[in-house]
Amino acid sequence: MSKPTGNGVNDKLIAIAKENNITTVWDRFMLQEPHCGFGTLGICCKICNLGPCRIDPFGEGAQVGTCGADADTISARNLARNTAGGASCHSDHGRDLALTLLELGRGKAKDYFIKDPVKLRKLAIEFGLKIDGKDDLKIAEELGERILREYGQQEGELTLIKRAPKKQIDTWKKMNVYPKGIDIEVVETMARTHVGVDNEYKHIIECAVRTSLVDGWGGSMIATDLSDILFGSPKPIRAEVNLGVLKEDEVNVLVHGHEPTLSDIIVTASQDKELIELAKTNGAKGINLAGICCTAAEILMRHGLPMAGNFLQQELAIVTGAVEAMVVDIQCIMPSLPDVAKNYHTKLISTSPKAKFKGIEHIEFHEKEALSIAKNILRQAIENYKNRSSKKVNIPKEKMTIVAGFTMENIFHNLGGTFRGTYRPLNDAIISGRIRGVAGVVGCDNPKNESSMCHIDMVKHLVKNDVLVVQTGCSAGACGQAGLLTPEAAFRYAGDGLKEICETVGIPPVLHTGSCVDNTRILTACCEMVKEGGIGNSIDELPVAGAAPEWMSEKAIAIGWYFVASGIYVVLGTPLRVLGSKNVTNYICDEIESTLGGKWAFEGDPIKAAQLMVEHIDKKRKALKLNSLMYAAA
Ligand code: NFS
Repeated sequence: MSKPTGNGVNDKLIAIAKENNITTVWDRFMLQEPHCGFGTLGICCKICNLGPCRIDPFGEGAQVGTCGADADTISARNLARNTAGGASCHSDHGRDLALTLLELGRGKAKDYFIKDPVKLRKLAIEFGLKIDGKDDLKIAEELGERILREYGQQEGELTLIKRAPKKQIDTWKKMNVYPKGIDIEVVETMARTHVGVDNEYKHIIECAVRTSLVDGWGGSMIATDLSDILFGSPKPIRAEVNLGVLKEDEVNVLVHGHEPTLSDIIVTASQDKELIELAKTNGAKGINLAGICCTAAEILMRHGLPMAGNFLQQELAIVTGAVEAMVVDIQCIMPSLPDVAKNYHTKLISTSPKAKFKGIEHIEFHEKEALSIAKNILRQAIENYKNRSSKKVNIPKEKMTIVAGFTMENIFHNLGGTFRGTYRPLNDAIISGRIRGVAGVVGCDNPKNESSMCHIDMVKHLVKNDVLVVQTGCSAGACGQAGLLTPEAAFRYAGDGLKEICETVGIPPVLHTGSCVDNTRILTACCEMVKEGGIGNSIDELPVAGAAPEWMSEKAIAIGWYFVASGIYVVLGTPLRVLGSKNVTNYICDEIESTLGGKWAFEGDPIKAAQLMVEHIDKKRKALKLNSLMYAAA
């Protein structure tokens, strides 16, 4: 039996699942408890067939594996491989978008358009292309080719990493972690962590750092910029979140996964008059398109479409009995979905050539035929509406309004007034002590925690202490469901200084900046804060901090690493699996700060974790000799 999750909507649907003998992630989680101690501590090695080996954490049994690798080597290797896994996922996502851009430029992706031509041109110039006299398509083709070359390049440097402040770049070069290309670093990390190659833990951690940099300042940053070019740069927009966005009398279609190439085209298809008519002739009032996971963030930021749920809610969405189709592509999709769906009429459709699932129908998606494939998928969903059993429908009432769509470019059009796109007002608010600092709270949700509550409690504590919060992904979804992403939330939750700023500019105290690849918007915002001046000459000097209170995926490890590598203090709700090595733990949670400027911390209590972030921000304020806070802290 699973314990209550701390989230009323989830608890109600879990109870319904139980009545129907449907197991969910919480049940499976309980069956895994207690988790393997060796795995949790990171001292189990499965890399070669001398083992699997494990180190006795109590110092009595084996202290080295069969090959002689000790706890330091084993946990560092595991961590580096996890980082490579996360970085490869994000970078592959960026690669797919570059391929879409290339196809579009070559006239082979007729259903896509350049939605932000200004950004296209800016990015092309940044990549060193000559754009004079060239039309958008030509530039798209050349930029696509140029970016793809950066994936395969064997020497040189990444283009977008040059956005980082000089001190960060100098640090990376000095530490020998400055990446040469995107793919090469992931491959090299895999090679160096093979049995008997790189065995010195600090040297292995360099691989993790370098690989994470190709994620944050490479693949993910490319994904964000190309998504803006292809699907439009977001602007602040109102939308709704939580499972209550599903509609009793419409065809509910959920897009779940990560790549906007598919979801964005489904948005277009869902507005097709013929399909809406077809929905009506099938007895529905229309087509209700909503998202799950990061794909939700993509269509929410750009179209104001609702986010039905987070990672943990994907099965529960089906348990509402009201979903005609769930369309999945890649990442964060539970293989358990078919087991849940077989109890309902919900049709599951996988679409990515890279991801198939046992028991899920596969309709492969290609850019060349994008719109017609999207329409075909929607048609199947509409035709499935008649199979919905009203007896099984349990749509929760809960839904919440949020404002999303903040980007590095537009956040401070808001803070600076419509006419001034500058970070001056933010920096001034920090200098004057109205805003204490900025925190990024991001990442997954995890049944190890009361679902979503760690995000919510942490963010409430931060805004109460005048810390402006920026969010992405499932974390933003969680706080959105709790009502923290509206301008009105400032009156309820923010400290007096932050409240004053939010009131003046009309922004929420918690800013939704997109999907997980869009964590790079936080990196570029940090660069802008440095450039604007007055609150530090490099990212590590800024009064900022980061957290992933309920992290679970390897992508979250890669994200955390690139923030740490960029000089930011990052707190995780559950530890990285390194505690079996005192040396590795000490190195990444303490010593590494003296070189990178950032470090990791692990704290399970979200309020205590938020307090650690506040203390870190205060330490940075003190070093910068900034004013004391304008209003007494809450
Ligand atoms: Ni990111 Fe985690 Fe997944 Fe998105 Fe959600 S679980 S690391 S927030 S959907 S990637």
